[in-house]
Amino acid sequence: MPPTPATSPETSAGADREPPGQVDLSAHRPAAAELARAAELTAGELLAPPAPVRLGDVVPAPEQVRPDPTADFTLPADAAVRVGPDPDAREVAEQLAELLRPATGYPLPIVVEATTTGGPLVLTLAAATPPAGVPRPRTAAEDTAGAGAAGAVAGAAEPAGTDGAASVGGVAEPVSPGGVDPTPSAAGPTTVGADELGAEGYRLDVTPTGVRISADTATGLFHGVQTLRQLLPAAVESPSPVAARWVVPGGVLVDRPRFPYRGAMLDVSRHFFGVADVLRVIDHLARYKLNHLHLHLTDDQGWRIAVDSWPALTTVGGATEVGGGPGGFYTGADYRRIVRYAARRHVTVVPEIDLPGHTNAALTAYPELAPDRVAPPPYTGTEVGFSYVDPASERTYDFVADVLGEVAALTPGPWLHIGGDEAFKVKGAAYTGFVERTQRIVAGTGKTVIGWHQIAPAGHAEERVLQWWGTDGTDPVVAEAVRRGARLILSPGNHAYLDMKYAPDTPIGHDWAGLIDVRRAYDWDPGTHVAGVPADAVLGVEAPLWTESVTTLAEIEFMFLPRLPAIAELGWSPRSAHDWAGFRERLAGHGPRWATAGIAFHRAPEIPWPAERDAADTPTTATPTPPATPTPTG
Ligand code: TNX
Repeated sequence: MPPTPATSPETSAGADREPPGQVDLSAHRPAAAELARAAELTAGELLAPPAPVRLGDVVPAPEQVRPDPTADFTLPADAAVRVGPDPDAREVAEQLAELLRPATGYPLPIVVEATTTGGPLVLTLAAATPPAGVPRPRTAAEDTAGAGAAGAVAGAAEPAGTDGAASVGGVAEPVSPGGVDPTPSAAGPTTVGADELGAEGYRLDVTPTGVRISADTATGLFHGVQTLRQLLPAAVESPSPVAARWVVPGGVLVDRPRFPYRGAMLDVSRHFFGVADVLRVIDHLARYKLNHLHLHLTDDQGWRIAVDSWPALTTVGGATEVGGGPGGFYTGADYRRIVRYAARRHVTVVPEIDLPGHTNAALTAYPELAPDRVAPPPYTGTEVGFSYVDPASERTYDFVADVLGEVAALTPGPWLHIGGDEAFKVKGAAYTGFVERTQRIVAGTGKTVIGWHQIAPAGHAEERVLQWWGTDGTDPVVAEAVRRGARLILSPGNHAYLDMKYAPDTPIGHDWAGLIDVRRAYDWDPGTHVAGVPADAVLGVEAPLWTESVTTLAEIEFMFLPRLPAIAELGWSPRSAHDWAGFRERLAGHGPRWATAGIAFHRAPEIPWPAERDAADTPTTATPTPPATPTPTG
């Protein structure tokens, strides 16, 4: 985003006071000292223009921001990344260097020190002395109470100099809760101590001599690195060296998430996407501090994960997709590669095996699972709800146990998603009985079960999680399941379904849940969205991308961006930071970043993207063409 030119309030106020035709020049004649001072300021600005990004320009909005315009930092060519000996922290240091090397062309060696001191780039685990009198961390429920709750965090105003932040550059400027108002008069001082950053929080200090990221965990450091990336000029996204001043805006930022689960889903069944595409999607998640990738691995149109004990699932069931393309599947090694790549980016993979419906591909491979024991033809259309594995057959439960056992063994994360949606032909007790037995099988693998919210009527299983995809925010059966102990992931179809079109003329996508422009993706509150579900039962948010009409990586990106950052902000930022006007301004600055990185996105008209000239010298983004006619066949 271009810097706003500085204007002098005195000058404009003075001009306003002059009656037309009666200008008294003597009143405006500046003293020699003033002239000298102005010249000095101008020269200073020429030498060191302000940082092009402001400290509060981060998506998702950080919890607390205290800008210090006198403390901007410029990365020198001989900078090293300093880090302590913890291997996970060293990994994050290496990732920071990997992020910065292509565009800067700087060598950025990693220096491992027993105790990190100072320097241009420092990552510290379990840092800084905890300040006295810090308040307890805010809960999601308090967040939902709105700005008042944030006020409780930021409002324990201590005199400048008593908290950790006050040491930065000796400047004692207030903090802006939610990071949406970086003006230095918004609120009290930083009050989250380094000992309260939790599993994912971090603190970022920018002074004229360097940037320090502190956290309790490597995950926190990693999130801090993503923030630092956004604070550098957009050119940092360039894959090749760019001559630029690598300025970071000065100040302090303290940040941690509102909800622990923040994710996106990619449907790799309706259209198959290879490993490289999935890895790139993981990169997009990591940028916005999303920490879960849900892979919808099986559906009517294709089975995408190899299961050794049932090999035809992929050799037969993986060979189709919507529209009749060749499909494909992940070998165990492919899947492990995805999981490893995600783990390095602090993203947990959530595998979904959709049961008992959405199973046509499995039935083509193993007709013994079908209620009539007859193999159906492969399915390449886009209807739902017609297929199911036989809930009355013991062979079905052998299959479920084998598949879930193998997938669990390949998956380091704690979750197994069993689908459960749209099994229209398995009703009542047959359905709940199937789900309950499957929940027990999942428990036997040591994982925690997630299912679409249709599994609500089944009996409770310890820790179970329902994924809400409704469109009206009301479902007494879900509310009752929550009372029995279920937690909820929020994916409301009319806000978070990224396969919905932005506008009537969006070339791909659905509209059954309505059109979802960026504002609609942004303007809802996961903490209060479903009637009868309190904020503390909400595990987090997820943005699903179903791919009936999505066929390429560019199309995935086009549907994700710019809506994915909106969902990410709902999952990460305190409710008090929720502000559409501020969000669209902050988001606008990401257009040039995506363009520079060669990432496709939708130039949504509601976002004030910088003028084309600001994005000059960057690759143009791909706009998807309409998909290769997926023919709904019924
Ligand atoms: C509903 S939402 C589905 C999917 C479709 C999607 C299309 C849910 C759990 N099931 O099978 O792909 O709509 O928007």
